[in-house]
Amino acid sequence: MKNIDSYTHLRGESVYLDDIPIINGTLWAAVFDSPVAHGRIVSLDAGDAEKMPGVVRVFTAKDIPGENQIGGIVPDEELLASSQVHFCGMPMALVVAESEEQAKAALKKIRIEIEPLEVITDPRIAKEKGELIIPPRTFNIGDTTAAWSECDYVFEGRTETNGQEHLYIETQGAYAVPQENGVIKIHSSTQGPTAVQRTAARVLGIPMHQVEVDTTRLGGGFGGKEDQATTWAVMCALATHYLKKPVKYSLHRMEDMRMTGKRHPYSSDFKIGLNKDLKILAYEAAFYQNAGAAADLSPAVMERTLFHCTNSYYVPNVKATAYSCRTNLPPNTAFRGFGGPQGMFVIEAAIAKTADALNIDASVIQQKNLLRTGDELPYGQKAESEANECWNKAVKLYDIGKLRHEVKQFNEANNLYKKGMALIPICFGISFTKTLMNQARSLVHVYTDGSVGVSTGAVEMGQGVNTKILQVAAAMFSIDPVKVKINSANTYRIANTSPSAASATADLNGKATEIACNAILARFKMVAAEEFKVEPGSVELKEEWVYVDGSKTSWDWEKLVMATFTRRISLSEHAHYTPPQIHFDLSREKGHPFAYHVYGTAIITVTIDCLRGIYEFDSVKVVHDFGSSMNVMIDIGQCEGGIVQGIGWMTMEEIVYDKEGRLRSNALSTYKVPDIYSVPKEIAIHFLETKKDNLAIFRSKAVGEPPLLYGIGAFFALRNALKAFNPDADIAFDAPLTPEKVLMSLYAQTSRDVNVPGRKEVMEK
Ligand code: LUZ
Ligand code: MOS
Repeated sequence: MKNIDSYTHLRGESVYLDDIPIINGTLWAAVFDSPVAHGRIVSLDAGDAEKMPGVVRVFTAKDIPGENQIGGIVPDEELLASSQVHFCGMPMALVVAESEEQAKAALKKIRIEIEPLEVITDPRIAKEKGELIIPPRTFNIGDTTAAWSECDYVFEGRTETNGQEHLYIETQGAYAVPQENGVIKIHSSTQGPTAVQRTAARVLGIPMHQVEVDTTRLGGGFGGKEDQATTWAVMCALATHYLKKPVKYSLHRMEDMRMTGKRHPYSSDFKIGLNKDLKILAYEAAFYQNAGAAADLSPAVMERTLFHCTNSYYVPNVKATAYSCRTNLPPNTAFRGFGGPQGMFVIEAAIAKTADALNIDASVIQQKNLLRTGDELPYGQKAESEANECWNKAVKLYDIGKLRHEVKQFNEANNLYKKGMALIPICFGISFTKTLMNQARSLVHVYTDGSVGVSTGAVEMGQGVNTKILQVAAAMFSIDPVKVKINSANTYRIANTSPSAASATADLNGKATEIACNAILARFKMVAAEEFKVEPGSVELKEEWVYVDGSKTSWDWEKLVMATFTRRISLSEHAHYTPPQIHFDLSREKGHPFAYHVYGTAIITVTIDCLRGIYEFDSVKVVHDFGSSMNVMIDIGQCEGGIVQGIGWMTMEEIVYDKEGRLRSNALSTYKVPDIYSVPKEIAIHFLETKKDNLAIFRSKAVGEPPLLYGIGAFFALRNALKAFNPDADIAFDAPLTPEKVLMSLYAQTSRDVNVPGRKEVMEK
């Protein structure tokens, strides 16, 4: 089935925040944000700004009626800075005016004096100074200390991965509209309507039932709106609360890039030990997460780094410690993969370093250590069989021997272009790592004409969750999908929702919908059974018709619905779902936190231009574990998008903050994201269809985040291509591997005098 939004998307009729009709009298907000990364506020004077034409009011921390606090996990983040600023871009004042232009103009009239304090941007320095968001955490299995002596090979190293700008096409924003009795309705471009509702209530000092949050859809989220959509929504609500007028704020791209957090950069150390058979016996890692100036979701992101620190491999002895380091950057936040990719990169680097030293292909080590059924991961959960199934299938289906031969032949025949290939297996746990967040509700109404309305907490952000939930309802009732309508996520219809995140949205909300439909279905069957004088068990609904013991009756769907209504039986249900079996014991760092894992393997090939340092990805060939896909087109779309986004993170997107904590890559002219020309020439996706039972909706495994992880393979493919040109180049595990870095590595001086035919000629020219 096609994504139900494709028609309105194509015609430009889909409703995003900026498509909501503006009510007469709407005011426009703009934020004044700190120009320095750390300092004590000596004075903030908005007098001149308030006198500017059209300006209605300027709000500062003093105007907050409730708590000046938006921190979700740790209460360490003010909505508006009161006495200190902690990052460049930290909101200090909110200007509200009759037009957007007037609000922006008034920003320039705000005068501040800030006494500078020391700026830290490096997580390792923050850790040395004791600037940790939460105490460090360690995942442990086996005994690494004892294991080192059994290892024939031991290697150590250091890695860096940079952040990533979410670059959702729709920037952050909100529109708050006053209702009667002090209620505020907020249209928010958020992945977490409940987080917006809870935080608005807290900041305004009003009960949550006074705040209605409504979200029709987002123009992308990628994690950037899991927590950080709240700021702008609460700003608008604050102004509406005082002024009793609708207030809108939709951020300019540069404001968004400057003021919001990104994927967490990590600096990490590893030590890996293997025996002669290339089995990894021991692995130690230390992760220094650059959290930015406040906790935001950093503790949860850090936890997922630990969960995924051994990627798709079985390692009997592991000790991994993570530090969430407070720096003076905007608080970093959720981003597709949520710390997992950062953890996986490090073990892939450790394997690559080992392969270099032993002069073998990394895939030999990767393959020998893939998780097998029943292998215990460092956190106690057992692995399933798909890691090997995906790898073996990929190697066979795409004929790895032939691919390898082609690369070798090409490299022998070409001096100025070189190819590199890498394999990357992935393993990603599905569920929020915080167990309590794994719950969802669905409200299903069957109307008397036989049409159906479904509300859940799921936020549509382009990932197709509404289509999947619609498919669930249509399948449960066996009705034409056009009879089903999915409503906006609204906190008055569905309460206490978890954000649409962790790849789990379709599973959680789809299952709640399945349960609600089942309850209504049971009533339908009772009514039909009574009418046809049979047991409810012999009643079936098939293609909008009632069947009894396999034969068609005189009742169609509409007749059944009306008959049920006429008997005064409810045609509505509100259902709750939480996945069974999941648990986690924080005191031991052990448990069964994930409903299941998603596996896969990708083979990535790249060609570099050895004169210019630029490169093109020839192909990404994937075998991906979809379980039993309920929507092939949507799932392929998620895979293709994730792969390109992952390649972007690993090879071209470069966030640059200067020593003063100012974002230099602050626009699309200085921050390069993948465009259509950087999409691999070929992306092949093979579905590993398993009929196995799992906890996914209709056994169709979650697909949002895992494909991004294939992008990690792009780094290592590029690295291999580089080594084909300059075998002695010492290529740091420092992502992204941008064209600049590629060029430098191609011609890096080496200690040994090597004679690589192609390279020498180029260097002599
Ligand atoms: N958000 C969250 C997430 O709050 N917890 C998670 O475990 C998670 N995982 C992936 C993406 N977002
Ligand atoms: Mo996310 S990183 O699933 O909001």
